[in-house]
Amino acid sequence: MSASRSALVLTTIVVVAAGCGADNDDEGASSSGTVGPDEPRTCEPVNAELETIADQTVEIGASEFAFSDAVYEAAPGTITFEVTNNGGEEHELAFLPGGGDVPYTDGKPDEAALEAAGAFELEAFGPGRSCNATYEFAAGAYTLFCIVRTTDGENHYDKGMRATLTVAE
Ligand SMILES: [Cu+2]
Repeated sequence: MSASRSALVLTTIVVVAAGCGADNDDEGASSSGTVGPDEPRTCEPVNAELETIADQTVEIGASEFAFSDAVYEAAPGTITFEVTNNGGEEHELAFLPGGGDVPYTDGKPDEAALEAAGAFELEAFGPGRSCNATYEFAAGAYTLFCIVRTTDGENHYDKGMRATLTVAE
């Protein structure tokens, strides 16, 4: 399936001074004190049909603003990630093949560049929930990250929510 996706991923890092105004929240913050989305999202498992053939399981905890480990290791193959949200906010688990920094443009994660780099994700889900995502992994480095946005205009990755996954024989 996931054949040899090019190991050569060029990450372009555009550093833009993010103003303190936090006016880059295009969601139009509503009235006083309402934080975050209407209600926490539930789990949307990814590739549940692949779980039965997964040969490895990696447990990951997510909280503000870090994953439970800085480095995860696995062997190439089908891997199920069992992600538990131990925090008080929604978190996601996104993967950037090739590793390195999440590409930014104009101070925000560059979704087009992420897509071009082959990034994929287990969508954000709410506190106290667990969710599984299964993928086939080729050998290589992957950056794990969460770019759920906070009300201050930053996102969880900005606050340090990243880790490394090393897939090697
Ligand atoms: Cu997060």
